[in-house]
Parts: sequence; C-alpha cells; structure tokens
Amino acid sequence: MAMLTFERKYRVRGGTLVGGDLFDFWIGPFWIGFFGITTAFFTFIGVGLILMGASIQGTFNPWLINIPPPDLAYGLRLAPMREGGLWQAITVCAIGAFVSWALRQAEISRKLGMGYHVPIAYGVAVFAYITLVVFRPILMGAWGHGFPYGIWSHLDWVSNVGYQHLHFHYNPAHMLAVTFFFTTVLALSMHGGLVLSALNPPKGEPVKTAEHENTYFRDLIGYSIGTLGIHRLGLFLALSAGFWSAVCIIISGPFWTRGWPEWWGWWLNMPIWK
Ligand code: UQ2
Repeated sequence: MAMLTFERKYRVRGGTLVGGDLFDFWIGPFWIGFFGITTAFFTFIGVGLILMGASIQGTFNPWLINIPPPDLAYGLRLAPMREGGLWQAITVCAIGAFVSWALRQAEISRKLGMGYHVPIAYGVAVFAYITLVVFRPILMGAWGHGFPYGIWSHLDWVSNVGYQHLHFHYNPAHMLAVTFFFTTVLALSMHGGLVLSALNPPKGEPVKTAEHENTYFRDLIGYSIGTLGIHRLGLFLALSAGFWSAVCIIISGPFWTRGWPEWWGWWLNMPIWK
C-alpha cells in the first residue's frame, strides 16, 4: 500500500508500553507493536475455536452457527470443550483480543502525542461486553448466564432474558440506554447531513465552512453547538448508550429478579397517595 508523503513525518519511534523498541516497527501500513502480536494471537485462536464449534454443530451457515455457554449446572467451573468449554475458551480469546486492541490504541496515542480518547471510548464497548459474559454470570453464579455466540441465537437470548422480566422496556436503565442510542443516531445524522451539505454547494460555488454550519443552525433553532462541540456531544451520547446498556443488564437478575413493570411500584407506594 502506498504511503502518503506526509505519513513519513508521523511514523515516529517510541510510545510503547511493553517491549521497548523490539516490536516498534511497521509491516506495510500497519504498526505492529507488542499488542499487535497479542491481538493477532488471540484472534487466530478464537476464530479457530469458533470454526471448531461450527464443525461440531454441523453448520457453517454464518446466520445459524451457535456456540452456547455451559449448562447452569456447571456453575462457575470449567466445562468440557463440547459442553460449553469452547464458549469459555472463546470468551478468554475475545477478551484477550479486545484488551490487546485497546492497549494497542493506547500505545499509538502515546506515539503520536494524542489524548487517550480513542482507547477510552473503545474501552466502554469492551466493558459492556465483559459485563455481559463475565461480571453478570459471576454475580448470578454460573457461566451459563452468558449469552450464546451466534447471530440468531444471541437474539433469542436477548428476547428470553427480556421476557424473564416480563417487559424489559420498564427497566429504567434500559430506558436511558435506548434514549442515548436514539439520540446518538439523531446527532450523527444532523452532523453528517450538515457537513455534507456544506461540502457540496451547487456547481460552480465554493465549498462552505464552519461559519455557514453555525449560521445554518442559528437560523434554524437559534443555537449552534459548534464543530468541536458536536463531536464532544456525539462521544458523550455514544459512551452513555454503552454505559447504561451495561447497567441495565447487570441490575437484571443480580439486583432485581422480578418483572420490571413491578419496579415502578415505588411510585404507586409513595406516601403522598395515602
Ligand atoms: C452544530 C455544529 C455542527 C454540527 C451540528 C450542529 C457548527 C459541524 C449537527 C447542530 C447541533 C445541535 C444544535 C445540538 C443538537 C443536540 C442534540 C442533543 C441532538 O451546531 O456546529 O458542526 O454538526
């Protein structure tokens, strides 16, 4: 792959957390680094185990592959490979690869003298995943409470867990998470639309800048959050969506075992109605 002329300036030595100069080199466009190697290691083993699971199951249809966690009877012990052990090994590989990737992002941030916004943002998504397959199963006392690895089967899992609580939309943290997801989409659509409209004036006219973007929203709603502000808002909305997703599932089971509609009894039971 071609290297842009200015790229040479940013290909700087250092910033590594582990290994010093040993892994501080590039292959083509890719910086390697210690965590590039561990990411590749966990990814290859993990994908290999998934293909093994598909082969045992007897389908390579990507929609139907399903690698379930162990039966609840195994509790928090290791299970035999064909009885959920595969799921446990894949989970270890997944976490190994995700954490390696976050540390790789951190090393590249240091190398370039940037803030840690990228690894922190990615870390929130990893945190939500680990909440589902490690924190909540430990609090519930069995790895069998993790979700199965499969495109279709994980949707069934979400549906089943939702109905175990009668109506998951009454979960207040779920309400917050959904609202943050929708608002993220609203903000990104506003931002993408605004930038593309500024960059695509009628034929023959010059491309517009941030002044036009500000003026558009001031004329429309009397307020512009600004070019930096919209990205801060977008990051806040997206991270909040991931954070409240983790909260909404960790409280379901470990801290509230009944239906979520019943939780709102606190409102009906307030002394002011007496
Ligand atoms: C903006 C701005 C941008 C934008 C957008 C806005 C010039 C290029 C989309 C407008 C955003 C507002 C008013 C905030 C909306 C609030 C929520 C919660 C969706 O002002 O600055 O930069 O892209």
